[in-house]
Order: sequence, then C-alpha cells, then structure tokens
Amino acid sequence: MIDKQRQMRKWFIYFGFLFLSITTNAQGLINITPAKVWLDNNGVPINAHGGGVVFFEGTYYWYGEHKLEGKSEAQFADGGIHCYSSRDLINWKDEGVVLSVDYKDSTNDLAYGCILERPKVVYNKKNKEFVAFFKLYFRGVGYETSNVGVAVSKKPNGPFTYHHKFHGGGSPKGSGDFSMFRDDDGRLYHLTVRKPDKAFVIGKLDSDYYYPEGDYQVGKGIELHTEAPAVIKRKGVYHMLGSGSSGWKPNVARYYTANSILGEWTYHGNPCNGYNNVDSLGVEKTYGGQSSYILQVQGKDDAYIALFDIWKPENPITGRYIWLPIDFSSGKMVINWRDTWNFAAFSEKKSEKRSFVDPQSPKDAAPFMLPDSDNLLAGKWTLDFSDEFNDNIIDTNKWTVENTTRKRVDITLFADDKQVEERNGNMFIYYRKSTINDTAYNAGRFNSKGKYAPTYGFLECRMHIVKPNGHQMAFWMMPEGSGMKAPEGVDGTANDGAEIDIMEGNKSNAYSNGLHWDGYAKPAHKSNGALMKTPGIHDQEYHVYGFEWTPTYLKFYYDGKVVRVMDDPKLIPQVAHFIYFSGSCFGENNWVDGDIRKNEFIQKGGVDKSYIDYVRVYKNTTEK
Ligand SMILES: [Ca+2]
Ligand SMILES: [Ca+2]
Ligand SMILES: [Ca+2]
Repeated sequence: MIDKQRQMRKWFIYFGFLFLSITTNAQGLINITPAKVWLDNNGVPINAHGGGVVFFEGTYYWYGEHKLEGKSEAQFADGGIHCYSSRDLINWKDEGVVLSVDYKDSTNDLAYGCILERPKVVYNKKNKEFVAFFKLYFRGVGYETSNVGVAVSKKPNGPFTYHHKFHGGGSPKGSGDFSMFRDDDGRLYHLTVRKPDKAFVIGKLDSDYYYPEGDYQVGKGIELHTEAPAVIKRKGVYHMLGSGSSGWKPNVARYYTANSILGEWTYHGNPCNGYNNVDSLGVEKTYGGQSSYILQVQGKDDAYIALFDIWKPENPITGRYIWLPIDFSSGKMVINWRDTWNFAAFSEKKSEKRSFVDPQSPKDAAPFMLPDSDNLLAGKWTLDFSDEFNDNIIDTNKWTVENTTRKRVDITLFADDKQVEERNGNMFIYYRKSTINDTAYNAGRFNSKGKYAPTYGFLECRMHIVKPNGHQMAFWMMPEGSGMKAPEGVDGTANDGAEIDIMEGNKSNAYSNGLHWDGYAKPAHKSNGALMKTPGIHDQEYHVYGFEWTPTYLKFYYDGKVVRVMDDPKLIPQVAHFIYFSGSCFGENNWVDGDIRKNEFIQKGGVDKSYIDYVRVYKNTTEK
C-alpha cells in the first residue's frame, strides 16, 4: 500500500536538516539520539506516538498511535495502533497497524474520525492474552466525553480485535490520559484524569483486565489536571512521571512517589535537567516533549528509560520521540538531557562508587561531643554515611523496610512498609493495632543490611522516641556476618559480631544500651546491658544518641555526653555491622514499661510514632 521509497524521500525533504536518531559511536555501540528522526527497518520514520513498550519472550513491542499521512490533528489523523518489534530497543521492525480504525462503517465505535490516543498494552498471564487500552472519543463527539477502548490479541504483534469500552474514573464523562500499571501481585491499575473535575484517580481492574472492579480512589497528593502519567515500581516505591495540561504544547514535567499505588503521593517537582539542542527547548517545556511511558530495560541493573513525545498537531505523523535514561542513583528519579547516549549509560552507573553521604547533610557536620567528652583530635572525623530524611522518599540504596512477623507470648507483631514513612524532614516509625486480628499489632522496622555496614566509626542519630507504654524504639546494629548465629558465632567473644544496642527506649526517664553476643540460644548467649538514667527524656522532642566504636573501646553518648564506656577486649566487635531502626510492641513483659494491650491510645485506634531527624556515620580518618 505504502510506497516506502517515495515516503522516505519525502521524509528526507521534511527533515533534511535533522540527523537520524540512531548513530554508532567509535566503540561500535549504537546510540540513541533523542528528538531526532528514528527510522524503522524499512527506513521509514517510526509512527507510534503516545505509546508504550511491552517485553515478551525476548522481544520488545512498541505500540503507539498510528498517525495518518497528510492529516492534521484537526483533520482526524488517528489511524489506530501501530506496532514495532525489537530485541535491542534500537533497531525496530515494522509489525504494521495492529488495530485499525474502521474506514467503512461510520457507526462502529472505531469509525474513522474517532480519536484513538495513548495506547497501552498489557499482557494478562491468566488468559494468555494481550490487552490494549486506549483513549477513545467517538467520531463527531469531541473531547468532552471519553471512553477507554479495550482490544485483545493472543499474539503481541496482533492483530488486535476491538473488545469493548468503559467509562474510566467511574465518571459518566469518562477519563483522559492514563497509565496502566501491573503490580507484583498481577493486579492491574488504571491511573487517570477523571472528567470533568480533572481529579487524578486510580482504579483496580478485574482479573481479566477488562473492566474496573470497585470504585476509583482519588490519588491523594497528585495535582489536579495531571496528564500523561507513566508509572513504575522500583524497590518497593511507586514512581510516577507526568505533565501539566496545555493541549499539544509542552509544559513542565511532574514527579510523584508513593509507598502504595493508591497513595498518598508525594510531589517532587520536575525531575528533568538539561536542554534539547535539537529543538532549542529546556526543562520548562520538558525538552518539547510530554511523557508517555517508562520502560524497564531487561538484563540490566536498575535501568529505566523515560519516553516522551514531541507532538506536531499540524502534521502529527512528523512527531518525534525523546528517550532518555533515568538516573536512580540517589533513589529519586533524575532525567538528564543527552544529545546522544547508549546502554553503557546503565552499566557505567553500576560500577561507579556511589556516595552514601546525603547531599543535604551540613558541610561541617561533626560528631556531637560536649567539650568534657572530647578526648579526640578535632577534624579527624569525616562523614561516611548519612541520611537527613529530608526529601520525603525513602532512599532504598541505603535502607530496606522490613516485611516481617514476630510472635510474642500474647501478641503478634507485623512490620510492613506502611509503618515506615519519610516526611517532614524525618523518618517515621508507626505503632498501631493491626486489623488482622485482635492480638496483632504493627510497628515499623528498617535497616541497612547488605547496603551499608561500617566497621568502627562514630554513629549518631537525632530522634524522638515514643514514650514506652507497651512499645519502644531502638537504634542498634547487627553483624553482616554470622557472629550472632550458633554455632559459628559462639567463641566467647563479641569480636566476631554482636547485637549492639546503642539505644533501646524501654523505660520512662531512662533508656538501655549494651551488647548481646554468641547468638541468642542458651547457654551460649551472653549480654552486657545497662540502664541510662535520663530524667525528662520524653519531655523534650529530640535527643541525640551517639556511639563511638574504635578497635579498643566503645563509648555511648547521650546529648553529647559520654554515658558509658566499655573496654574489655573480648567485648569490642571487630567486624562490619549494619544499622537497624526498629519499633516494637510487647504484651506481658519485664522489658518495656507498660503492656500494649492496656495502652488506651493504641487500643482506641491511635497511631503512635517515633521519628528520626537524621542518622550520620563518621569515619576516623587517622585509623588504618
Ligand atoms: Ca530520603
Ligand atoms: Ca562470638
Ligand atoms: Ca531531617
């Protein structure tokens, strides 16, 4: 049908001044050049706008809007869904139009003249079926009332068969731009802008991925009229890229994260940096693009690509694509403009030595030691690790939030990601009654296991600890190795690793510190704990807990003062330990003041909390 040669010549006339979107660098790596014309295997510019990418059995499939040649958006340029396939994300084979508008039957939902936008395809494992979703405005209806069109295929490269439609957002006016997100449990979510109120709403689909199941919920924290959403889940955190609303014209990108797909979402501003030299546009216009999808690269560590469209409403088939790698090295999404790049961008990042120091830590940060405690040379401590907890997103490069269950004599304690939250400059740990059953409670826990584990140093944490009443807060360390396991760790010493309790807030007007070593099983288990008398500890919001760990002694600090010294050589750990923060609840017990079952505030549904302003670890530069 299409005279490829003729079309190609025409393209070169349109774009004679632009280079092609793919070039090869000196090392033979193929480069992606954002915003330049991207040709398929036939030498024809890729025609898949506002789309998304699915990976299936070793092949990527790129689905997008097929724009008709010679038509402006006002003249109805939508021809259906166009598919391309690739094994390397760079060389794309034209798989053709896999769902076409109907040029003959003007009563068909897909009758030519309809608006068919932003197709997103998802694979349904249960039905072994590919399900395509798209914004659908019927011929002659305009943009006021929208449907979500659904088409299905047994094969990724189609053809797709139109199946049905529904009104998104639970609104009779339907919904606008959207993202389909499949969570780890296989449930599919439709995240979209509801019409006519422009609220951003999130709905769950049935297990066939055909219809919404239950009501949509408003995505708390997401600004009205957020368009072009693209969602991924990375290390337990949901990240959403989107845009403002200004028709076909570009605007500023928006970035949100959440610990649950339903929210609450936290706004992080514009994740983009740099300048598109092809179109001479900066981040205030998102390089001239609008987000459409975030693609996870297979076989690479932590590799994601943000996909944007440069819309050309006067001649939409000439719209171009901006694909840029996402930098998650800070835990947050950062998108930097690159004139040209290749997949080495991802592996390079892996080998880079990443700093664990939070850029928000004060430049002159030093351990808090009052003058009478300061038996150390000034300036010998340098910051090795820190988290100021100031950007409302848990840095998963440093921390793992636990999902664990612990059974006590009379209660069960569940830790999960809803019990740990970074907000308002602090990391919060929550304590509450669980909905699971009458003897179940929740308390948050997180640690740096496998991510950061110092040997020696000065650890310091400024925090507010819950006043114990059947619950407590702890700041402690555990060995990365087998020092607390039996029989490996049983050697009569803590040298091979110990539970180091820097602070356990178990009593009113006091807290505990100390060590456990040689495992927890009797008779090998040993411990050496002490109660620090700290009158008024709960009267003041924050206190600073410090721990000086050297090869020959341990010193515990409270608000800058040494409160305890240990120097028995057998009790000085000499191996790497990771950091632990944990909340706990107790029923009948001798350890913490109170009994959670008699804690009226908790029993009445109250949520108690501890919160951490910062944690910093310093290394002694004169050692080693
Ligand atoms: Ca953070
Ligand atoms: Ca031992
Ligand atoms: Ca802070």
